[in-house]
Amino acid sequence: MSESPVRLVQAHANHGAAWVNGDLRPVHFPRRIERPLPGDLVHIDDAGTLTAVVERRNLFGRGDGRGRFRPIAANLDRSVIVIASEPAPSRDLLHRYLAAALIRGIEPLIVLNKSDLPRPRQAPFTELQALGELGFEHVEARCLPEPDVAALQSRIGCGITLLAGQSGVGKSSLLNALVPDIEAQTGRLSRVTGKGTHTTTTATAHRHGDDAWLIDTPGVWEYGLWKMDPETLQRGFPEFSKHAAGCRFRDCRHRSEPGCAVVAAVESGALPGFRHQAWLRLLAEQERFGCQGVR
Ligand SMILES: Nc1nc2c(ncn2[C@@H]2O[C@H](COP(=O)(O)OP(=O)(O)OP(=O)(O)O)[C@@H](O)[C@H]2O)c(=O)[nH]1
Ligand SMILES: [Mg+2]
Ligand SMILES: [Zn+2]
Repeated sequence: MSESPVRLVQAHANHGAAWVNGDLRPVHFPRRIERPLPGDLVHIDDAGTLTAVVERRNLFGRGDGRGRFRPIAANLDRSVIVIASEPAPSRDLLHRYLAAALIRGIEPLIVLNKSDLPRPRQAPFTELQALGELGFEHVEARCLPEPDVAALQSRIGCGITLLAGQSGVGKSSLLNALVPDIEAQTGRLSRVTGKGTHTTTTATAHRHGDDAWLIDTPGVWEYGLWKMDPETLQRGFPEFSKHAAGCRFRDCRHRSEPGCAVVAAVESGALPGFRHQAWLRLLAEQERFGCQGVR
């Protein structure tokens, strides 16, 4: 076993790449060890075979269409949720990404990319201020006509940052603007793994200065949550909790139960209605997973 663990940057079915003493090395995954993920700390032997995965701090992923959890990356400090006016996000995309990060113990940061384009007068763009008041911060960025990523750069100087968001919002463009030696890194990685460099097809961790990592992910059209119980889902709506303590029923789902303090807070204007609407839709979606049964 190698003396100190090394950071895994990319994982395919039975092989990947790790950052070893300032260079990228191929890693073989034997079948007896559960496949590691980008962001994992791993031990490898002299032949480059994985021997152990260090226990993870957290694990980020997405639900497949049937509500099963599909892991994407491990040991994240923050999830940068990239949205843009083009392609415009679907109704609950931002709420799902925020919930997923919070549920998994990862700090979310919303990035409004393509700030060179006019900001649409529709949700979620019109909700960003109210989200900020709830503690969900956002920063603006752009990659064209010339990059302006200073606000984002100042937030990601240490730890492991995941770039999440719909296909085409500009995650890889942001990565290119943020990491000065990105071309050298992707070129070396492609030689190590034998995979092409031009489209984002797999989650990949890139070294960002001395002390930080940026994980680019392949975009999705729709980001889905996985099957979970309502208590877990409510961790994705932390602004509800101080009100929920006052609900008449301890297992109140904040729908139409009598004595619901969350609904009362929405009616009095203490909680924004759009968050409650999103909660109701995500709760209904969970019940559909339940009916189908996750096979
Ligand atoms: N106008 C404008 N276009 C941008 C900006 N950033 C990126 N783009 C364009 O958006 C398109 C998609 O950019 P990518 O960086 O490939 O998007 P991505 O999120 O990595 O996409 P996937 O890898 O498919 O998930 C490209 O044509 C970029 O040139 C921006 O700030 N403004
Ligand atoms: Mg990309
Ligand atoms: Zn309630």
